[in-house]
Amino acid sequence: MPKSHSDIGLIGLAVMGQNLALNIADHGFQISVYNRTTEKTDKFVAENPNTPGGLKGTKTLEEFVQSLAKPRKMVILVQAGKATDAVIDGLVPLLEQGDIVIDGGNALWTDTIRREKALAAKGLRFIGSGVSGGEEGARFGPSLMPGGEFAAWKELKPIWEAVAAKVDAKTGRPLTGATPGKPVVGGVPCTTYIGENGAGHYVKMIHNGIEYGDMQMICEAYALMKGLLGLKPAEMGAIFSEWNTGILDSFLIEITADILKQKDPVSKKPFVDIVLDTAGQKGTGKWTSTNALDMGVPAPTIAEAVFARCISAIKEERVAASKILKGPSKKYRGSKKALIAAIHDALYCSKICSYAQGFQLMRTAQKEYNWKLNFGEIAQIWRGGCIIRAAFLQKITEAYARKPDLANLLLDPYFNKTVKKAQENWRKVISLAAECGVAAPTFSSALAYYDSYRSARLPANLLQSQRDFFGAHTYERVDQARGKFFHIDWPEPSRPQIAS
Ligand code: NBP
Repeated sequence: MPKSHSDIGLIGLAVMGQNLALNIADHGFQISVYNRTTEKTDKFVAENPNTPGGLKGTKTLEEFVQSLAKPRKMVILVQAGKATDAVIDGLVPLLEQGDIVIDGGNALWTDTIRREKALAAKGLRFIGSGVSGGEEGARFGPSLMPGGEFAAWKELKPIWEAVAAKVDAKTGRPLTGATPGKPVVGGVPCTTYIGENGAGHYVKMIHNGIEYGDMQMICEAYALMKGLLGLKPAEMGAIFSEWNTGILDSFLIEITADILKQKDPVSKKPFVDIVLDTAGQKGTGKWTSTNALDMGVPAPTIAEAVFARCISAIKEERVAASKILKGPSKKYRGSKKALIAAIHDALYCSKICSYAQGFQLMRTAQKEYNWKLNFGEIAQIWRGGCIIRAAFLQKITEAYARKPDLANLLLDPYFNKTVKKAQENWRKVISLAAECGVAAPTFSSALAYYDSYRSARLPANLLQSQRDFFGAHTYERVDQARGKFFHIDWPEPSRPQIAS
C-alpha cells in the first residue's frame, strides 16, 4: 500500500538519478521522482513497478513537491551548473521553511556555498553531497560526502546511511553482492557528515583529483611495462591481477587487469590496442589543480595527471611531432622480474605522494573555509563505493587515528617507512624511463615532490635573489628572524655592446 507522502524525492532521471532512486527504493523508502522531460519519468516508473519502497512518478514540480512528507527532502541529480540553478529556482517558490534540498551532482563547491547561503536566507536548508561510484555505485552503494547544515544532515542521515556502500567493520573491505531488490545488509556505511556548506562537494572534488592521479599512475606503470619490457596486454593484465592481491589492492587496479585481458569483439585483438589514445575529462581534476594554484598548495602530481590528459588530446599534433622529434635508442636489458617489482614500488610511492597532496589541499581549504574536516573519516568513507576505493585507504585512516593533526601523510611512520624501503626502486624506474624515453609525468613529479618536501634547503634562495635583483621584491636572511625583509642595491646587469 503506497504511503500518502513519499519519504524523499529525486529530480533528474538520467544515469545517476535513475540508479540512486532505485537504490533508495530498494531500502524500503518510498521515493517520488521528477524529470524535466516527462516521458523519461513515465518510462522509468513503468519499467520498475515492484521496488520494495515504491516509486511515485510526478509530472510537474508542484505535484512533486506536494507528494513529499514534511520536512520535505529532495535530491537533485541534474547536470551540474546552470541546470542545478534552474531546478533550484523552480523549486524555491514551492517549498516551506525547513525543507531540505540536496544537490547530489558534481557541483563546484563555491556554487554550493552560494546556494546554501541563498536558501538559508529563505529559511530553506541545503545539502551539497558528493556522490561517487558512477552508475554502479549509485545503484548498489555509492560513497556519499554530504556537507551543509548539521541538523539537516541528521534528517537525511537514515536514508544516506542506508543507501551508501558498506564496508566490513574489521577489514574495511567493501561488502559486495547487492542485486536489485536485495541490498547489502550490515557493515559500516561509506558516508559521514563532512562539514558546513560546500565541504562535501569540496571533498568530492579532491576525491576526483586523486582519481585522476591514480588513473594516470596506472597508465604510466602500463607504459613502462610496455615500453621497457615489451609486455603484451594479457601479460600485464596478469601482473595487475597479482598486484591487486597486495598493497595496491583497489578498484582501479582490478578493472585495469580486466581491461588488459579483454579482447576487442570486432577485431579479436587486445581491446586496449584498438582504443584511440586520447582521454577526455569533465573538469573536476582541473578544478582541483586550479584550487591548488589559488591556495598555493603544491599538488603537482594531480596537475600532471590533468596535463597528461591534455597532451593525450592533441593526437594529430603528437603524430606529426613523432616524425620529427627523436628520443634515445637505449633499451632495458636487465631482469624482467626486478623491473616489474620496481614499477610496482614506483606506483605505490607515487600514489602515496598524490594522496599526500590531496590531503594537504583539504587541510588548507578547511582553514580557508572554517571547516572541521575529519581526515581519517574521509579516508574511511572512500573505502567502498567510490572509484578510488582501495585497501590503502585503511592505512590513511590509521595514520590520522595516530595523529589527527598530521602535517603530511609522508610524515606518518607507516608511509615514511614504506617510501624509505621502496624509494631505490622508485628512483631506478624514473631514471630508466628518462634514459629510455618513456614519459612518466606523475611518477616523476611525485618523486620531485618527495625530494622537495624533504629538503630543508631548496634553491629558492637563488630565485628570491633574482626577484630582488630585477624587481626589488626583497629577501629574508638565514641569519635573521623570519618576517624581516631586506633589499640590496644591485649592479646594473651587464649588457652586450651594440656595434655602432
Ligand atoms: P547529466 O549530467 O547528463 O544530466 C542529465 C539530467 O539533467 C537529465 O535528467 C536532464 O533532464 C537534466 N537537466 C538538464 Br541537462 N538541464 C536541466 C534543466 N535546465 N532543468 C531540469 N533538468 C535539467 O546526468 P548524470 O550523468 O546522471 O549526472 C547527474 C549529476 O551527477 C551530474 O551533476 C554529474 O556531474 C553527477 N555525477 C555523475 C556521475 C556519472 O558517472 N555520470 C558520477 C558522479 C556524479 P532531461 O531528461 O529533461 O534532459
